[in-house]
Amino acid sequence: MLRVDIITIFPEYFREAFDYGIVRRARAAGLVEIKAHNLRGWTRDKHSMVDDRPFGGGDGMVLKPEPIFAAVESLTGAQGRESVPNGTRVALLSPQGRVLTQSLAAELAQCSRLILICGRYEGVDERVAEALVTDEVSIGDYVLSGGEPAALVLIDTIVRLLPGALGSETSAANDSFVAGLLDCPQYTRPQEFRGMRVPDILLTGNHAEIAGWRRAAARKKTRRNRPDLLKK
Ligand code: 6GU
Repeated sequence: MLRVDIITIFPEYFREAFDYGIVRRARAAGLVEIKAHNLRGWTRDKHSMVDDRPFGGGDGMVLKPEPIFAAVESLTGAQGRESVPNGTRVALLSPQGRVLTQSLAAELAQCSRLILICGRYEGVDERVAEALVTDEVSIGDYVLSGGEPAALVLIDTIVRLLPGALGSETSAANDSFVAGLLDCPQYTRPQEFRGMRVPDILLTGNHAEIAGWRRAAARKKTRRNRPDLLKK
């Protein structure tokens, strides 16, 4: 069982987020438990301040360290990176992180406890990244207003990798990126739609030829949409 705790200033953002599809099934099957916590609950001042102005000047507000350290301590017992229990990862979601890949998702899917800290785009006090977290993760080279959508993306990629999360007939082994290529194109009925025909070979029942066509089609699609994947 994987337990995921999200630390956020917008816990309501996640209200229905995990009630659909594979994530819903995985929760129902007891493979994962996900809870969103309000960072404000760990403030101690009378105005429940989670952010403050940046030292040195500049636009926007920066998330303060005290409530974030208090949140992680109350959830894990750890006062810093060194005391985080075995099997637990504490990840800060920020555009300054390591870019999420399928292999990082597979690594995170091995742990038993995941704490996700949602940053705001203006920033999070750097002492969180320096001393508290085990991982700093970005979901790509573009800017989000906050880490909340990134937390959804990360949880989805991880949950579908948990043993038993996908139906017995499906497997994550053939997904895009696992073999370093995009997935091959798929077709379903009708055989002809608005003059566009399904490739004849897929209708032959010749499994060896179909497998060969799929490999070639995956390479062609990868060359067109993601040539960077072929250059490694
Ligand atoms: Cl994790 N947070 C924000 N604010 N922007 C991002 C991101 C995360 N990943 C990509 N862009």
